[in-house]
Amino acid sequence: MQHKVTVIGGGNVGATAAQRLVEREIADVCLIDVVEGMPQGKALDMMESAPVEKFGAMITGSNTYEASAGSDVVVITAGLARKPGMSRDDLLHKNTEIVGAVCREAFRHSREAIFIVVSNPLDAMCEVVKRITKLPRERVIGMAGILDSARMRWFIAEALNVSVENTHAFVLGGHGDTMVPLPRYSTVAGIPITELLPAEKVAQIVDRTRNGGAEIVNYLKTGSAYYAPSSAVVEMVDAILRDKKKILPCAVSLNGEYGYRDLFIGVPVKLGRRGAEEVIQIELTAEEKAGLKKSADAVKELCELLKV
Ligand code: TXD
Repeated sequence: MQHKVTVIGGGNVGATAAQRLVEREIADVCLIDVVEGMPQGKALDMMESAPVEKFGAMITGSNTYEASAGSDVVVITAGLARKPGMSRDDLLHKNTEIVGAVCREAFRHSREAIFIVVSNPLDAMCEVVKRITKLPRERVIGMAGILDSARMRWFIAEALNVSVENTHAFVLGGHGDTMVPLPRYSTVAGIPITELLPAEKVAQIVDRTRNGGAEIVNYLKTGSAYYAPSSAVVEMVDAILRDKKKILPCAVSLNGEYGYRDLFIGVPVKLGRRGAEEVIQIELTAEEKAGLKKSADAVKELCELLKV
């Protein structure tokens, strides 16, 4: 395998993403966690599944960063997960410490890597990685929009009894209660859902998308979603390593696009071998702009609290 991906945090999202990466032979994986023996055990268990699953990619587990050297992509999932009733923002200070420490270590061993940030609160953790590594904006990308739009796609497919493959959904903004799903750009076989579903149903889907994370947390009681989040991570890694130039909603530090600067917000991005190669701008209605502003204000407020 010529590509190497380091996944930091061998918990639910990290381990599931690692599993999907090796099973699809997208890259060799180095799985890192602070818990002694855990990443080694999970990596060995996955390697022992290789003869049956028939993959040739390698995964190794480690508690230190030497093994991560020379990674093309570093995925950061380390941190605490949300508990019921806990907001993403409550996680801010604890996860700043964790994400700050792990990205410093990873960057020391992989100077060329593209960083994909998953840990919550997402947009603020992206900012932590950007401030610590001082990398150009192409190389620090947050995962949220793909997950949010995948959730919306499932709700659309379920409502219309159509294949998920026919659905497309568009979600902008921060990863939180202020995300901005855009129904007029969300389609089934190219037809906007606003033409296929009554307004109340569209509003319900938008609402359920916004609360998609909390809905799972409430079911699980401990821990948060990880199957769909890990799928979203893998789609990003794949688009980058295979230089797909795929347009996907991701959190990037804006450079004046959409009227914002130096702020991580979820927008459509072209993902390729150089990372977030381009931000795609679309015209927004006054209402959508107001939604995005609310989202941007929430991210800004959180970033002002950061102690890095
Ligand atoms: O859309 C999104 N961006 C998200 C974000 C979707 C789902 C989950 N989201 C967030 O990702 C979640 O709120 C958490 O902040 C992270 C990871 O979620 P996960 O569900 O994987 O949490 P786990 O299972 O608790 O795993 C976290 C692991 C755990 O094994 C810890 O031991 C490890 O992180 N951890 C560390 N690893 C390395 N180094 C340090 N310092 C460290 N601290 C904790």
